[in-house]
Amino acid sequence: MVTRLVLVLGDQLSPGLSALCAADKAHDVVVMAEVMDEGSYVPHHPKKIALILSAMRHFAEELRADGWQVAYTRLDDPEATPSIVGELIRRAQEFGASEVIATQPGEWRLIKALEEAPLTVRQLPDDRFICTLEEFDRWAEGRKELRMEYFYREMRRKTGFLMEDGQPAGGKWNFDHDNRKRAQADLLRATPLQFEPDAITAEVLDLVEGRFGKHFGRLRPFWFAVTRAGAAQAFDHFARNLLAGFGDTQDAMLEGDAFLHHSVISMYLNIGLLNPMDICTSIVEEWQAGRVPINAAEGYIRQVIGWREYVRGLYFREGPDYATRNALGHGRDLPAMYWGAETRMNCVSQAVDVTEKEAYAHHIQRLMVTGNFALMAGIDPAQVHDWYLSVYADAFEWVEAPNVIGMSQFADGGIIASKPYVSSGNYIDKMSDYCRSCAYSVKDKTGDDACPFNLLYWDFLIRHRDRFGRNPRMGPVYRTWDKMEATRRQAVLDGAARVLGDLDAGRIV
Ligand code: DLZ
Ligand code: SF4
Repeated sequence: MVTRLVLVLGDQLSPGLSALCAADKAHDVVVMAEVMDEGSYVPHHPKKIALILSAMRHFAEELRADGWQVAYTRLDDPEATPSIVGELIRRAQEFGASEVIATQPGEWRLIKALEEAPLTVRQLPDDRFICTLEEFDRWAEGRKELRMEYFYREMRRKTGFLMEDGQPAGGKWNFDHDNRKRAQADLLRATPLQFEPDAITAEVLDLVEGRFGKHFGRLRPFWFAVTRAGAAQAFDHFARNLLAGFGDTQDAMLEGDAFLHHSVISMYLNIGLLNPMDICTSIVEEWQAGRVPINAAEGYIRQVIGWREYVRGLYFREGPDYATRNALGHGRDLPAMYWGAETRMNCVSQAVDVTEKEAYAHHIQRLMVTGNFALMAGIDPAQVHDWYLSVYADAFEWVEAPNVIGMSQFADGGIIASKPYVSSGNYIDKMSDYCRSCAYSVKDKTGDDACPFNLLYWDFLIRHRDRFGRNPRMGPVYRTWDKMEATRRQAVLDGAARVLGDLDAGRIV
């Protein structure tokens, strides 16, 4: 029997992967490869690279223990080539193989590379998701608007999660209304489960430090789980200790408390160490046992079976050009503060600091602080996209691009978001304690001390009035502007011009 190669990528670390299921343990060879190209096509955070490489090494051990032959390339192997395709070609020669079985990668770039490889590569659907791409297309076909909420209801019906006699448990599909509370400091609050690096991880950390040490982001202390068992423990710890408070404060931000009630398991889910059905089953059990309220359980499940599946469906439906879209024609360079340079804006500083330390920030920091600022300041969405893809341990293009290009930057022209997610400093002040220790004044709408979010908010809306002025959901804000005194309006626009001028000149904002 001719040997075939079975490709397993760094975010495909699941025993039930379609490529593994289609292969023959007795004859086929699993190919796993640590390659420079995947670590550097964007400057991934060193913690993210270490997570992936260490988890790959642990997964290769699991596969071997399970009887697979694994041809594993380490980054420092002298004969290693820099790319996935390069490694497939090398292994094909080594094992006399001409056919490769793969699971479709989560990024068009790699799908294309496999299609163009001088080998026969069979790309199987990635079935680690609840909704197949065909099912998503069927749902989307003929709809004028692709709103997550309706898709989510389909997924609730399909999975049966939080359903009672065909109706949503608790009488409502969505309990977000209860999920907008401020957070209180709590020294006794649990934090995500942290793990000591084992010998394999320690070796990977040295390697990553040597090869990618110049990338933005702190490598140590490294505390992520790198195995399925570790990830499951981290999830159970969340479900038992933090889930109950997840709903209430899911949109809150607190200085010095990066994680609040968030689970911080998306990186494990997205590299395949956790399975979405399993974690939702556990969440439902916590609710059924009366240990967590419905708003927490529903809010969490919506992220996993609703939002996560919805953005994936859209990424593949929209096609390879999605991440290059720029519907608002934004072209300003991403300011250096995103890479850790000084800023006087405390909210941005807090969000970037935690990103640098942990390769993590929670969704409101991403959407309403760094994303909101980039959108209002007119930053080139491609640069914003590259930044998010680089710095977050859970960021893979299928999930990151719809969130950034679509939801956050409105660069897809409104496929995902029905209106741009912009807000003045008021929202940040309401949901956080950041403004208290900021050099700017959130109460000031004009003048040198005025919060830049207050200035840029109006400037953005006015710059794009042609596009958004007729959107019924935005009518009230434009009417507020029109009612403002002319001198005040001018002072706001002058202030915004000063902020944008400072950004362009590389001055500290
Ligand atoms: C993100 C990443 C990194 C940093 N390194 C590797 C690697 O060395 N080998 C590998 O197989 N995969 C890696 N990955 C994940 C791939 O980039 C990922 O499969 C694509 O981003 C598609 O989701
Ligand atoms: Fe951010 Fe403005 Fe608040 Fe400062 S005042 S923390 S810039 S929202």
